[in-house]
Amino acid sequence: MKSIIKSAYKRAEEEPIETPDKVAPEDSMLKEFVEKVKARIVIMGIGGAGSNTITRLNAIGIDSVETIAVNTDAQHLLTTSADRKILIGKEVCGGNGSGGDPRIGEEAARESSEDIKEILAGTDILFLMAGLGGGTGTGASPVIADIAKQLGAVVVSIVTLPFSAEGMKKKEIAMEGLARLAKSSDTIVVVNNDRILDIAKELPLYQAFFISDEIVARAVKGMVEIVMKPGLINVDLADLRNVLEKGGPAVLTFGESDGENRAIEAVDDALENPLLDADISGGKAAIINITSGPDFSLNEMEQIVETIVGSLDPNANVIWGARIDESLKGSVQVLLVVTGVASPSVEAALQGEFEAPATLERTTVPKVEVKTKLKGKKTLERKTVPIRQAGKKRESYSGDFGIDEL
Ligand SMILES: Nc1nc2c(ncn2[C@@H]2O[C@H](COP(=O)(O)OP(=O)(O)OP(=O)(O)O)[C@@H](O)[C@H]2O)c(=O)[nH]1
Ligand SMILES: [Mg+2]
Repeated sequence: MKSIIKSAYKRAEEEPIETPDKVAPEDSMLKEFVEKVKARIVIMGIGGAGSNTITRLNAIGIDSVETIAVNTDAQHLLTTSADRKILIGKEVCGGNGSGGDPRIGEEAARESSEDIKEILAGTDILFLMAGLGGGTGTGASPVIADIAKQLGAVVVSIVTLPFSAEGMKKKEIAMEGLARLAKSSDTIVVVNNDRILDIAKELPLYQAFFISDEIVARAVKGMVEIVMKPGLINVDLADLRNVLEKGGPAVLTFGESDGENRAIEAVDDALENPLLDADISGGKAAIINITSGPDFSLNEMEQIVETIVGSLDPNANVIWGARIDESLKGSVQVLLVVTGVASPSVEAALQGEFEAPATLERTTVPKVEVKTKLKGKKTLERKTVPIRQAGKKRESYSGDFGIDEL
């Protein structure tokens, strides 16, 4: 037995994993069938922020999904990089935006509902992205979410709340929009932009928006790729649908480490991330996406999953995927999305309390005692969150600006 394992191990190391080039007569029929039953995952960005995140997503690169930008602003749509584009509300906005009024954004989406229906037909999962606080993203998103749900799609909304520096008016608009969108979405992930400033203080606003785009783009990519890209562990679409259907309020976080105890440290880093503004101990389901260098072991991956599972509801439905990225030598990155949490932002929005708590007691993030191989080593050196060089200069939106480069 040992020799079989040994020789398999050796072959895995020596030989490139290539399947023999054989074509069975059934292959063309199978191909057709696969095409027919293939999941349709759509990522849609609505309004200026949503469209910018779509552009960012396409700059990072994303396969096997369609990206669609939706806006009332024709000029902005023209500069957006997307597979498809819809200019909504041609009558009501004349291609000039909504003027910051969510009622106009809503009307624009209603005016263009046939175009939206047409483009979304046959969608299994819709990821909807917007920056709340303006007119188009805030007003049109709930209408689009409703249309997608009527068409049978699972709707996952990932939205940002404005920076406090943008003023109270925007916050109010955003919170009203959030309440509406939360009701129309299966899962709603809220990224509170102020949290970004917790990570990267002194950041000029325009740069903070880039980071906000990056976070949302990376999160969506991470969730989608868990099913669309072959990895070490395969998750199928039905699993992802299960987690996201009626997932309710959700939070997302990232962690990474290249330290000695990188698996545990990466989880620790994710749980310490200021983006995580809810208690995940009651989390009903989670998606974990692990990306690591080729030297990462299965044991370490299990450590990550076990540690996260240990910090959620004992009956939580957890799906996880792992992929090797040759460029990540010696390090590991973890993306975690937890659904069914008590999100303070969503709760505040639903209760009509528009002054969402700016800070949440960080003690609500559960500390997990790690048993595997780390007994007696509970005090690990903490790494700072992945966003570091806050002052890095950037002139235009479209350049490369990844979290991993920061
Ligand atoms: N992530 C990100 N957020 C942005 C960006 N620009 C603005 N925001 C945020 O998104 C909110 C809404 O702004 P926009 O997306 O420009 O507004 P809109 O939906 O296009 O609405 P109108 O322009 O008023 O029709 C703002 O209050 C900001 O918090 C951006 O480039 N990236
Ligand atoms: Mg706009």
